[in-house]
Amino acid sequence: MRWLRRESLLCRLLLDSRNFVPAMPETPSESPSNRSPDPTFDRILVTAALPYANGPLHLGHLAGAYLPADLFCRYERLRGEDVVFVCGSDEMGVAIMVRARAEGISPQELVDRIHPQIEDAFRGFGMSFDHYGRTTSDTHRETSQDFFRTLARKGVFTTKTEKQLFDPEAGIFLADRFVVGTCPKCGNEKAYGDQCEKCGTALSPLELLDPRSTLSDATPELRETAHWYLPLADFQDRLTTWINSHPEWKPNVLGQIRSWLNDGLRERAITRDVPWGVPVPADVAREMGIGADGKVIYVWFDAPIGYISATREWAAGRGTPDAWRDYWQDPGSRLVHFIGKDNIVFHCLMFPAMLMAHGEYVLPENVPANEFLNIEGEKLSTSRGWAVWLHEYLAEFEPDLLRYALATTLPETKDADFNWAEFQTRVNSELADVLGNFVNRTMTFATRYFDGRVPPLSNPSDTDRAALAAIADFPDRIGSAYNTYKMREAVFQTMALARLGNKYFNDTEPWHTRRTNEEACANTIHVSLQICGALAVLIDPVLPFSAAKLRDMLQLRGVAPSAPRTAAASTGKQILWGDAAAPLLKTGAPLGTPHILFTKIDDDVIQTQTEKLHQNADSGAGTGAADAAPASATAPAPAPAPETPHPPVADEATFSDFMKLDFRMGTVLEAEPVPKSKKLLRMVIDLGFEKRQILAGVAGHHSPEDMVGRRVAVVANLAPRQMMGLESQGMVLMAEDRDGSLHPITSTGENGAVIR
Ligand code: B3M
Ligand code: ZN
Repeated sequence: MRWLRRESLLCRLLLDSRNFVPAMPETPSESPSNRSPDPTFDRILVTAALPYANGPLHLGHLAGAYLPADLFCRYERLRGEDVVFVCGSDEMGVAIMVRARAEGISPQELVDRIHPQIEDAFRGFGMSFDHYGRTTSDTHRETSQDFFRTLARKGVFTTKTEKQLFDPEAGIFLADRFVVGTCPKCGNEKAYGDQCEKCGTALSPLELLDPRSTLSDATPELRETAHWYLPLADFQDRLTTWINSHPEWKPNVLGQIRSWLNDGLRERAITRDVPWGVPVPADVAREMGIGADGKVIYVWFDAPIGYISATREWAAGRGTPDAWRDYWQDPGSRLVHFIGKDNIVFHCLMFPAMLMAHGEYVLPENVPANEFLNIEGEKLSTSRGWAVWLHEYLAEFEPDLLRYALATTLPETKDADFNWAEFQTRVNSELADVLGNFVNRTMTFATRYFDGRVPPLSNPSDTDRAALAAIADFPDRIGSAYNTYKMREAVFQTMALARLGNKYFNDTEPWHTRRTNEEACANTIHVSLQICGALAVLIDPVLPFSAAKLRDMLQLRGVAPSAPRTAAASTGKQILWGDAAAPLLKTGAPLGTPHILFTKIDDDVIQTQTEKLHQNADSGAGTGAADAAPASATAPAPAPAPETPHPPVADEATFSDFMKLDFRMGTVLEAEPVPKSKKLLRMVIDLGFEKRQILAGVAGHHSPEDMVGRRVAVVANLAPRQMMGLESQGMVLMAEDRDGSLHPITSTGENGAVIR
């Protein structure tokens, strides 16, 4: 933590001290409960990039900024930190105008339709924003105009009149995406007025060769117009010093920034002649002798200010209108921007330059930008329809499943790939088989054999003690990964605790000790429940919905909420993240009803999703190869074989799947028909350590006399089942021919011998 303190001091020195609120005195505050657990900062302000309200959200959005931001916020809140998490819809700018024109509606109509859809998808995935705003709000107009005004009056901007491209048919200046032409660098004929997407070069409309209006296809004319510019070169030295003070930032972020800095920063126009955006304040325009008519603030100037507007709206909403200042203007605030890599330059250079120029704001402590997420090995493309839409996902699956699958695959250091088959594996082999299974077997045992209460821990074995001791490391291990923005590592460590639980359960074999050593069995269930209790806190950032269900099952009350609550929070002592290091459940405490936490996903469900992805994709250029794959995958099966085929081999089982089953040798002591059943025989089988009553559907193949005395293989840990009013305590294994005849599987091993 030491570097954090150094960093924040450096940031403070870099800011204009005359305009700065003095640092908080370092004496303890009067109310210890108000103090942040992190001594370096008093509070945390988290922002996630404002999505353009020009279309629905997809998986790439979630993986780039929102999921990591939410994991971080939920963790920090559980830790007891004072966190404010803001976001909102980016509703200004040419991207919105282009979409609205394509639909033949006004920009306002478009954003009014899209904003609630985006908000719904975020809510569905449990994004724990304290406030989700929109940049068409009055607060945002005032906040961004004030900011613009302050910088203008401080003499930060330059203005100049230049010739720019004008569409004579549409009657509009052609900024950004309103103009396409040939890239002077790479010859791409579809380069935009602000960037060539093929070679990545940042362009201005005048640099394009053969420019054309995307509105009317007209060849633009040159017309004079005046604009405001932010001379980023003036900030080059201060930005360089500041960036150099953050060697701990992610290498992918630092690499991009350094390359911009090496190229030398240039001025950027921060106003536009378009009819949609935050108007340039008229008073400022008058003062500078420029007509403000029809001029709006460039979207990349106003959008980051949207974070400030959202924080103001949050503060006003809770009746403390000035509270936003603590998060933006007090040096004890830790500001973190979560974004995708395409927004790095704006968050690490342009917005910090604006904040420095203003003088009253903190600078970001980190900008943990993610790389891109590909889908099934191909670049995500909304125009091609190669995307998984969040609202479509939510219509079919639980949010936690995707939160988990994505969190394990986040593009933290390089581009990553999402594919449905891996999603299925994550859900089935990790959530269901490891976490869900551990919770389920623990809860089932506790309910069935310990009266639905936490059994006592008495004379614990070394294994019991070791398991309890191991829990203690996890809060720190997982937490320090979250705190340093290593979300994948944090989630991996979280699942490691569930794996530990499963292994402990297997090693202590409560299904045996239940009959042989009741105290040992109680200890296993006690310790396993304590692991479940720790999990009920520690899985919360990544699996908030499942964590709530698990806490219900365990009747674990008082865990600090990881998301903002509208109702007044409870005043009692709360269970915080670090408390998960020690046992959370009391001996004798009643438990709730066990429920399955995660249901496995079948192959056909996954196949449907893969097919849908391919169907959604355009049949246009370049997609032929991709579309061919599912077509061949669904080709008709070859003609049936002349004789009855062997049944297909079942789905692959992992070694741990196999190890879950306990096969034993036994001897049939008794066998008799089950009344009213044609198929069943009731047998008593000697397993060496105990005798079992097992019902088997072999009556049509073997007489009772035929079975008595036979050596048979038995599944010994199958949950007991009721059949024809009798309990069957296991299963006798038989080899089944294709004609249906059954043959016992036998061996010379002793009764109770383990088969593996
Ligand atoms: N709306 C661009 C984007 O969605 C932009 C982000 C603004 S963050 C202040 O990629
Ligand atoms: Zn190019």
